[in-house]
Amino acid sequence: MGELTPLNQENLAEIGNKISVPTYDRSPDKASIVHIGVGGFHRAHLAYYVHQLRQLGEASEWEICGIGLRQNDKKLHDIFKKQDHLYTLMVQHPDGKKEAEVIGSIVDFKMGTDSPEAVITRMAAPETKIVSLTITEGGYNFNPNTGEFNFENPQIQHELAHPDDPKTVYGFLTASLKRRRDEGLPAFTVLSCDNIEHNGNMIQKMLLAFAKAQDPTLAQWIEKEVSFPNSMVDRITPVTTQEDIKLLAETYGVEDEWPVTCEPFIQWVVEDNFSNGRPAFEKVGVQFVPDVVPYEKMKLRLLNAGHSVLGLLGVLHGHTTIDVCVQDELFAQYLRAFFDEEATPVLGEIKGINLADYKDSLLERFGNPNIKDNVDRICSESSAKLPKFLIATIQENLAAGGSIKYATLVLVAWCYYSDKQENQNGQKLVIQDEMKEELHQAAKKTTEDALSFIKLECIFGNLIDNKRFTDLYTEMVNHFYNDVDIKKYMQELL
Ligand code: CS2
Repeated sequence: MGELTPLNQENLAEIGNKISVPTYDRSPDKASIVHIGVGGFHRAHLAYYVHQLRQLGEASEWEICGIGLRQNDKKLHDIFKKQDHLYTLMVQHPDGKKEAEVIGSIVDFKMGTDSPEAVITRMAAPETKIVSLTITEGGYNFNPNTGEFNFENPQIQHELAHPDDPKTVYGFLTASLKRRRDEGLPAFTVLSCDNIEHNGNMIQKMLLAFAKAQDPTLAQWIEKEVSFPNSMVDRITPVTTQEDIKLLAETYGVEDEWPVTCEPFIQWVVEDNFSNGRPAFEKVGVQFVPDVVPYEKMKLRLLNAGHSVLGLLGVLHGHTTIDVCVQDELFAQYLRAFFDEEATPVLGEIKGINLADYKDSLLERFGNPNIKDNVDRICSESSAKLPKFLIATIQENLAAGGSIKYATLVLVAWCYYSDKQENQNGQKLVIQDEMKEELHQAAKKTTEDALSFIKLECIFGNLIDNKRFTDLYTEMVNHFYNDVDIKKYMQELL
């Protein structure tokens, strides 16, 4: 490997000889979007859309100031500081073609943990027009069973007692919106970019519940002034690996400490409801629609659920990535059966979308051999994902008398995974879940009480009261615990 060029503003001209680089002016004063949760997904999605617009010479005031609210965002903060907030996006095509591009749309980054005041000031600044979020399903702080705001969270209690020392998105949103109201500034739009059904309505409901508890007059102002568009976001973005960093260095001679790799596919469907203006995203392929709900439901119940089906069954078998799962013919067939016989019948018709084509495209996307999407990422935070992605489909099929066996086996696999914390070959698994301990405690009683896992009401709701479900689950869990061979069981069900 020859001499590497470190990625930063000064080296852009040189790097531009090898890969596409931003050609626009980059200045923190232009950051009208404040984004909370700058993970790989945000950098492959919203930040990429803004970058494309800027490359077209459009939307000159729309750049992004990133915000980290968790201690482990510090690593990105420090790397961004060295790299002038630049990073490389590497699109990996199934045929091996690679497209690398330096993205410049993020121009600033602040850590809420270091200085809450600096973040509040930034969000309350007159130039801030949109506060967008990718805070993951768990970050919304609702009880999945009741759908209500979880006031028991100790961080929320701290924020209610100390409004000047916010910790979560709720504390920061109310503190900055309060300042805007008091200073007579227009509210910003709160734009959720997470995989949650009705994500805009959800953040609105949660924020209003929190604000009401803090200051009812502020809650009224927020209700009147802030808009919360629903949106469906999509781009598969695996966790960055050392190999990605190495590949970039070897192929282009660029030293980037945190590039992002993603698939070619990208989609964003948004409701056009922005109270304080928005960039002309339609010029770079964003779809504005009056009602995003059918798109969201389709994506969550097929793509995200499909990921969980492959991930939880695959991890037990010993598959490490999603592409390897779908290249295993049995997994591909199983996924197809789940899509066709369980997920599709409760979706209803989605105007303008050919579901058969959509499902084919998912199998293709999942099978991209150059997107090594680790099953650990997919299985992480299953307690926040499965209620919406998979359990909702089971509930609707129970009500409609439809098939539930493919999805139920995934719950059995999840129980075994949470119980043993190893795969069926006895290898230890890396489990990351806010509820890891509760899941483990419930799952480990399975041999005495087959339904112990399903009794976790905050995840499974009232499934425990449905005899058709509990009979099937009991039979399946007993069968699987007696003969731990996930592929054999999948084959039997098909
Ligand atoms: C994945 C998603 O988190 C998950 O389990 O299904 O991150 C998925 O890759 C994205 O939603 C794709 O848009």
